[in-house]
Amino acid sequence: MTSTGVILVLNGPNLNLLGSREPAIYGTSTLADVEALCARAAADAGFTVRCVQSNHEGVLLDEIHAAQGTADGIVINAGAFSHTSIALHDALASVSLATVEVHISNVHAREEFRHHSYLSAVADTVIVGAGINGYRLAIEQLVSVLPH
Ligand code: CA2
Repeated sequence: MTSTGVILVLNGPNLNLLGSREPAIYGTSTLADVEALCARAAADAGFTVRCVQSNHEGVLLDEIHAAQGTADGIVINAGAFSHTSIALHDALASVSLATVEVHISNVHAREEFRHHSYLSAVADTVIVGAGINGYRLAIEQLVSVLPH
């Protein structure tokens, strides 16, 4: 446990575009809205968040590695990398941190290539199809398993 109680919220490729296109799938909230929601949900439980969005797989890998010892848990929406990245799977497996995988949309009701996530096998919990409220659920779930 870090002294302050930190949750790392990682968002992957294209999630910086939230709210600007495809509202029927992803809603109208922006990434800033998502990050504010996460900060509020964490604060309600006495935690703080570190929010990072990147379109680059290596940046996400570096953040996961850096989380060991500096964060207490991880919420991750790796976007399309979820369906392709063994490297992100390995990075999450290498850190001993409670992890919740989030997808805004119900990936199982979409194209076949979205049905499998390399992250799900190493996440403690997977939340799909709850819209951006999935991030709040993810933080509440993490907090429920972390000492505080
Ligand atoms: O449902 C999710 O949260 C996803 O992780 C979102 C990814 C997609 O590749 C995954 O299959 C499911 C895509 C994020 C793209 O977000 C956009 C938002 C607005 C406009 C365009 C893209």
